[in-house]
Amino acid sequence: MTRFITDSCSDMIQTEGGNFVSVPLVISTDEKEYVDDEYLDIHEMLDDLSVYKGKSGTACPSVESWLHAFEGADTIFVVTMTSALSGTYNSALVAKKIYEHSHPEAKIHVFDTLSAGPELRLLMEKLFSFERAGKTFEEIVRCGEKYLQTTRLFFALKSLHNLAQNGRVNKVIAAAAGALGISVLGTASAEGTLESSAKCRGDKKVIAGMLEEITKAGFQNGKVRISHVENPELAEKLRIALMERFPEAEILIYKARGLCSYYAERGGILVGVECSL
Ligand code: X90
Repeated sequence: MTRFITDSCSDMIQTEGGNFVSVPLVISTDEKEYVDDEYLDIHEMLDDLSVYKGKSGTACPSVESWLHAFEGADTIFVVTMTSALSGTYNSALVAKKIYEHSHPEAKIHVFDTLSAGPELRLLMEKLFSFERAGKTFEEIVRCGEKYLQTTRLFFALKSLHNLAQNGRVNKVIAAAAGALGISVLGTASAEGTLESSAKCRGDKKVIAGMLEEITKAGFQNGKVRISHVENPELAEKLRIALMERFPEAEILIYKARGLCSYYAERGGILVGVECSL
């Protein structure tokens, strides 16, 4: 049996009884733990965090939780967030070794997206389509890795407080977003780290900057996946701007789940695109 597994940074919700599983990361404060599964109330978590004065953080899935997700499957594709910022990929690799030991017939591949959010989703959607097309395990691995070379992630964040607090971003970059109304634009670097490209004031400039970055990346008429943290307005403005320049684009907008909401913070958007360059 084939199974597709991702971590909750993908913003994809597990479907009952399907062959798709989402393994949650956990967000925590000294007072509470937020498991990033389908039951998490993200609005409430963001409200809690907005008044919480102490330290907060996150934890990647344990080896056991990956093993639990593998159980019963013999052909397994795992899509994880960037190994440069999280232990998620490594923990999945350890689980793969253990599972292969007890299930010598099993075939497992773990994709390190070197990215976050919508770029994981793009890859996962592609893997589904490869399976529907009847590709073999080896073909899906090869084509999936190749596809990953053609997708990019861009973001616009109003606050980088949680990224900085957890040592996931340079403090200088984080400070740029401190001022009211300023957004930091950036991308996932080739190494899987956060790279900032500009800071701008107001939605208009965010959209213009984003459009320029996406155009420069060689986007033409592929898929765009936009996840937002309680900011459907900004996501919609970007959709309209993209459709004007790229009428063939296939765009989907959705809410970020817990992990991305914690790190991208209220107002943030993450944009995954299929590029040709
Ligand atoms: O605890 C853990 O292992 C999780 C740590 C995750 C840290 C980064 C999460 C990024 C989420 C924020 C903006 C996009 C940055 C993209 C850089 C690759 C999304």
